[in-house]
Amino acid sequence: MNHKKIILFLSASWLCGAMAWAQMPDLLPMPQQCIVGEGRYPAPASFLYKGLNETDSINRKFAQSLLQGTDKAKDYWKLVIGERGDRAVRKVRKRIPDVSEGYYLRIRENEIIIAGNDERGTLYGLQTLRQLLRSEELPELEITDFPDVPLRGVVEGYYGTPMDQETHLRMLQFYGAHKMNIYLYGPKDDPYHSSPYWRKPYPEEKAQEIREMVQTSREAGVDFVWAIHPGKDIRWNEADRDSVRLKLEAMYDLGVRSFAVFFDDISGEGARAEKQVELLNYLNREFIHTKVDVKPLIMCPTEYNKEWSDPEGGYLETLGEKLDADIAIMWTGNSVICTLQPADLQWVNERIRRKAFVWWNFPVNDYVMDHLLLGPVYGNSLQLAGQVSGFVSNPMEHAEASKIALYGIADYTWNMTPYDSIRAWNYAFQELMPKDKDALRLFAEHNADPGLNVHHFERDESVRVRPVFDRFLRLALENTVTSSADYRCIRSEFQAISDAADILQANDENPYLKKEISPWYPAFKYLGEMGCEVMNLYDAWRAQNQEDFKKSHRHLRALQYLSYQYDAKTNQEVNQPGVKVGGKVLRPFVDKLFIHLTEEFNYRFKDSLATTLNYSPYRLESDVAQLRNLSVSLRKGNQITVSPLNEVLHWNAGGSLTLMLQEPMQAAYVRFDVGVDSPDWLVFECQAEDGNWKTLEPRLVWSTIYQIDLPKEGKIRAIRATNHASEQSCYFKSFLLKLGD
Ligand code: LOG
Repeated sequence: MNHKKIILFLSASWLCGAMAWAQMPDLLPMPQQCIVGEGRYPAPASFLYKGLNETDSINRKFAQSLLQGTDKAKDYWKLVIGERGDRAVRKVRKRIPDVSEGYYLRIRENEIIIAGNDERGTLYGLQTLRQLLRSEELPELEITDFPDVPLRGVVEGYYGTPMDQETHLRMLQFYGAHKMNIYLYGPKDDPYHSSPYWRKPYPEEKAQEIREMVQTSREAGVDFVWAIHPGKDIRWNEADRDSVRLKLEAMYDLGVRSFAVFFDDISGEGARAEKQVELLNYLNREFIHTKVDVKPLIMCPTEYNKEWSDPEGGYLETLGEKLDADIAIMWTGNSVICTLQPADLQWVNERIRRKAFVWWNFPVNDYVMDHLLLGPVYGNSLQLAGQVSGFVSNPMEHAEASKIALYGIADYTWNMTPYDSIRAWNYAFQELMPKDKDALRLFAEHNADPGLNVHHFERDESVRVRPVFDRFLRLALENTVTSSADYRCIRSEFQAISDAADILQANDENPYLKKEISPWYPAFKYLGEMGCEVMNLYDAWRAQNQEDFKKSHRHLRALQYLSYQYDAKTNQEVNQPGVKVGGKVLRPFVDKLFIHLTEEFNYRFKDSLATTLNYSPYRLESDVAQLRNLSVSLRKGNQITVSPLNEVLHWNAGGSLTLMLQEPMQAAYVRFDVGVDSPDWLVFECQAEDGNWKTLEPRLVWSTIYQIDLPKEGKIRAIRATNHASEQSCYFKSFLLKLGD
């Protein structure tokens, strides 16, 4: 570059000022090094290619598609592509980073050179160019780029509806376009991935879908990993050993070239470390190593997080000692859902004697399906790159909405030290909904935290306005004067929420997003309206205007009722039914202010306006650690359901679970499924209106589902299930109380 160079970004340098940022092309992931010169050129309309015949067919096809649809102009640019060692890129060979998947990209007037360290590197260089070509102008620049984490991407490993085929293909392209290079296919609810049919080959229609996914992955530069989950009912004999190998062979025949074996969320025989190791080493030797074109095997252990690893049991140590060194071991962190720090990885890496492959359980929402997890990707250390062999995200079943997080994952895993969660988050809104990105951002800002959950996982929510809301509420509850600036901010936030709900509902830029998350928009609208009305209530209280106060109170009660009704009939076919929004800051703000003002009003004017909230009249109590934080919701208007657990449940001796009703009700039966035959250690009781407890007998309905019929006469206050034997390992698949008779 002849011109004076402006160094905009050198990996760990934060010295560049705001002015320099403005000139930095907006790329995601952020390149390791990008030097921008002063030249600015109108983007080319056609290319004269050089080096095409030396690179592979995927890169050739992609390079040729870059300017598709533009007119042929008189002025063309030269586009030179190739890999280290190719003649076409010889003159820049010293600049190619010597890192797998790295590339060098140079733009000068009329000439672009992309030189990959390998073919995937060239493809990534082309992806960067594709992003640059979206602006009218190309800057003079030089990019030297490579990934920090060797394997980056997504594990579709959640419980719930697997993504459909069209979504799979679209997402695979998305992963590749953002330099994510691995996708593990392991949806828990694909019966041919897990029990009952993991031994069987896919039916032809599904097999065809896998072939298509493999093909799309290859073109996108993504390793398609097919995972098997045999541990629920595997027998450690030759027959089942062969069943696993033959299934992998069948998948190989469909085109799959990367494989994983998952042993998560199982108990009993399948969970034995020695046996798992034996099987995996066998597969490694007799299958993986016998093929020249198959990538190293990946496994997910049963003790996949620190909390669940038995310090006495030696499970992880056995893997560390005995599992072939080239088999990757997955790890979710100190618990199932958490963020990771260097010391956490050091802990596990020492035990497994290799760098853990991180399975990050975010933004997955299969344990809180009434919530959307749309916050930024933050909390993991920016110093993990050297300690992990891979880092993949487990998304929500809402694929398009998960992209809000996946942009962050792509950015973080590619170039970790300068990773800026908010930059990646904003980039997502711009990409997903360019015209209404502000409305989408507002929605995401207030829909980030999972709420009460068994994993004790929390996310920041409503961050931008939280200090204002907290301060205002504190003062209002103390009956102290609030600041008018805070007051205005809160009013305008609620108004903006109500407006954004309309804008999002009417938006037609992103039909995928609409299909996935539009059920939450009316709930957001109610929240905005409730917020505006509670501020009216506040005004009326301050003015001591009884008539206005009662009017607002009436409207608020109506909104509470409507939003409760909406919640109770929307998104009902899931484990945690309903649609919750703004649960961390905004909804509690509205509720607390409403209750406080109404109580004050009743006291002052000797009135008796209702202070209760029209929702969640059910409560769960438990001294079983894993059950204590489960949410309870009303499904289909007459089923009180306790959220199921995905993992194995350890029900301690004497431990009980009590479901309490706010007021006595008539109820027909309880149905539960703890995933085991005849759980006779579990004793069921119901509490009658007079407070007396009565023991009831369960009867088998089907498979492992049991029913307890409740007395036809009278109402009940609560039901209770207690383990009267020693600690039990089981599941907690369903637990519901049917109301009515
Ligand atoms: C499962 C996973 C599930 C996730 C979040 C792993 C390794 N396994 O508790 O399928 O999506 O947690 O609920 C898991 O995380 N079990």
